[in-house]
Amino acid sequence: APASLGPGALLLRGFVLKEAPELLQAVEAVLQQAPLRHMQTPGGYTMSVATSSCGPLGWVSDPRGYRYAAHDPLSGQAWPDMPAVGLALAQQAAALAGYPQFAPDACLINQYQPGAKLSLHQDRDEQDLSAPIVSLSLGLPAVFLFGTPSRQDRPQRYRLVHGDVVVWGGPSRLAFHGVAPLAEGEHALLGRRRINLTFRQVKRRV
Ligand code: MD3
Ligand code: FE
Repeated sequence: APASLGPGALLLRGFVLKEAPELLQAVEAVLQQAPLRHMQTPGGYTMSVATSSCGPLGWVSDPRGYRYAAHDPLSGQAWPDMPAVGLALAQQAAALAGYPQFAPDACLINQYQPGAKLSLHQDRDEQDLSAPIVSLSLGLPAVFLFGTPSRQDRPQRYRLVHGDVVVWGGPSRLAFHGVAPLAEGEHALLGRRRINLTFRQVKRRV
């Protein structure tokens, strides 16, 4: 049964377990068109997480700032299409969490190798903060840090494993969150890495 991680945050353990091989194959095809890269932050750091995107919009960071863009700055081309299997699963999960109209226009792909982490942050570059974010975890387990909309509050820690899906909506949408440094390990399907897909609705819909 789905578990609550707090107001508006629903954890669906193993929701994409069965489809994981197909999902991984589709993600690898996306990454051949739009390779993973370590983005620069506006603060001058290089992210330890490697990132790409698919769908109409992709997430880009460089010394000028964070933004969503219709083209991959590496190739100048449009981002690859979202894998249909991933989109369908994300929409099913969103519907279970009470968002039957979820229509993502961006999907970020984050790859963590052992030691990679994501510092505590909020996701607020999307115009439509009434839509949830749906995340799919594949590969090595990660410790996810989940706080509140106030940076001062100490985050809770949750272990997310291969096949898990989380729908982040409502009051959790502006929560501070991050990922602790990935522990060393080897996953049967993905090897020495974790891949996280986040489906987002960036543009406001009428
Ligand atoms: C809670 N990614 O890409 S996914 C990100 O595992 C990001 O790669 C992490 O944070 C990862 O921005 C966490 C879960 C997630 C994504 C967005 C959220 C949780 C969220 C936005 C608001 C609240
Ligand atoms: Fe985030």
